[in-house]
Amino acid sequence: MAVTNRTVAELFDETADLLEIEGANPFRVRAYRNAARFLGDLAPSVADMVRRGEDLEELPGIGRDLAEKIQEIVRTGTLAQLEDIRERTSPELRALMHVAGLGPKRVKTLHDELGIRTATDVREAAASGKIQRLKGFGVKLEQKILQEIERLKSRERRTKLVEAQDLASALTTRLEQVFGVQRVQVAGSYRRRKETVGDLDILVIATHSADVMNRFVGYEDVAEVVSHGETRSTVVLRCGIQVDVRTVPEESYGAALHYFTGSKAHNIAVRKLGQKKNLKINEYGVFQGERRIGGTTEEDVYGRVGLPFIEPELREDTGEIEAAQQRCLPELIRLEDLRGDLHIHTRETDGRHTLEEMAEAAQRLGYEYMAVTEHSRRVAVARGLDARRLAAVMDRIDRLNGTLNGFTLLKAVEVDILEDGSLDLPDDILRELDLTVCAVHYHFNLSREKQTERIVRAMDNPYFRILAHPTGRLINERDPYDVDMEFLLEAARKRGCFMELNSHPDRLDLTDSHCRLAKQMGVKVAVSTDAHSITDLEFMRFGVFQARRGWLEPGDVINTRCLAELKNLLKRPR
Ligand code: DGT
Ligand code: CA
Ligand code: CA
Repeated sequence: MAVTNRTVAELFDETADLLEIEGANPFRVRAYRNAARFLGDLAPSVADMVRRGEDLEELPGIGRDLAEKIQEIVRTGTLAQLEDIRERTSPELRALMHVAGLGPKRVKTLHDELGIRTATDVREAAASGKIQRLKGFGVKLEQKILQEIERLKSRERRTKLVEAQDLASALTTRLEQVFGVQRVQVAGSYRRRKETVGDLDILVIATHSADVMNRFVGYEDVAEVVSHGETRSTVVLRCGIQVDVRTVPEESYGAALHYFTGSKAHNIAVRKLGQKKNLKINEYGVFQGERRIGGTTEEDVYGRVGLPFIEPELREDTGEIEAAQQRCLPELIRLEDLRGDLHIHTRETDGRHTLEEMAEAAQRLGYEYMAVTEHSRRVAVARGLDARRLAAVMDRIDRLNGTLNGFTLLKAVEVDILEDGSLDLPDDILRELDLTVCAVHYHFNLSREKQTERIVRAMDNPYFRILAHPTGRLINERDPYDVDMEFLLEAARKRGCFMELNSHPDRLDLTDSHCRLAKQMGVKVAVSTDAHSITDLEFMRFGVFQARRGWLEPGDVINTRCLAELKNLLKRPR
């Protein structure tokens, strides 16, 4: 891969910055900076010049030392000296350098005068007015630095999978239209279906790589082109997410897909297995010595190290390699396995559609059943039901069921768990229902002990069936309440209760590791959508992704059962 002038310039710039932070000789710093500026504007490619054996010292501002550095970058893609300085300086300081208004000189001052190393240090120092008093700073600059740090922080935020999916599919469609493109695949944490993704990693097989890159960096949603190369480019989209696109040769596709799907820990584990067989595995293929012996497909990569294919959702190096070696990988649940939804709302409380509309939509999805779970009275903002209104809803369900064929609405409620652990509706109405989903909506701030006790007490109610959104978290918005999940799972197991995996993409509550823990502890899970509209019913796929990441199989999930079996499960053991 040819090194561009821009790459050389960037490496020189970074070297200059880091040297400056270290307080190196200013002439040396300036030499790198000038060379970077000059190379950034230079039309002929220095890589070509090196290849043709031309004398780089002829270029203005390039002496013997810098000429050798350029040759090194062209040969190796990097600079050993820079790698050394990178190791010496803290990555936090480097990041600070890129905060608008800072730069190496000021970062050095902050570090030398106030001992600042991180963005948090900056925020604290600014809050106590220490920064404005430094020479060369002032009140205005302090304000600006603070704002910039907040802005960068919000950009650091990971993007919810549902949002990433919209962005990825728009981009994928765009790239697929480029002439010569055979395949576009999103890899990375996105393909592993993590609940949030840091950035998007897209692989493309194409005959005309440069065209793919041009189309990509020219995409209308691009806010900033971070790098633009022949086979690899990076941009930041307007919404703040970064996207990497790489073109890969067809024969390397499996190896590249495997590498860029990750996780990094999984890759390292697979590579180690390769080393034991004297194989080198990287993003270009599987190699024996210098000879490529495989890597066209992922199956091939795994096969070379004696493993069966491992589903992307499992690739976290949390036991999947060992399970694959022992041929006991889970048969992960699929969307088609689900026979119904056990948590939905209608217009009776805070849903958008009527009972009839929701029932029709559920049938269109091919479901056998759906539990109607309106809010209870305590949740007044959602016009929660009291016993009388709930009874009326139950009558309507009975009547509607009378007209339906091969589909059954289950009579249920989303009953609030009150602060003392009692349920928000009297037992004599709960008794009439097919099931209850029980949830905490208020008093998130109880101590861990109290919160856990509250929920366990609720489970003591004989009509408690499913704990809905068990931690209450909203991704990127609200932390989970503090609760001892292991204790809750044990309590649920003893009482024959179930845990919900709420599929709403803002919730995904249980988490993947909670799902796995539930399975290990013998607690079955209900994968439900909490739909407030017809389209929300399709959130089920996000729940399935999360369930798969939690190693769940169809047998671990109660709503994969047919209606009769489900009803049996819902009967609480006395
Ligand atoms: P993210 O973006 O933070 O949600 O997580 P990923 O997993 O998408 O990570 P990312 O985008 O940094 O890199 C994509 C994949 O590339 C990652 O899953 C594995 C692979 N990868 C990245 N860096 C390394 C590395 O240093 N070694 C190995 N073996 N693989 C790496
Ligand atoms: Ca990524
Ligand atoms: Ca990436």
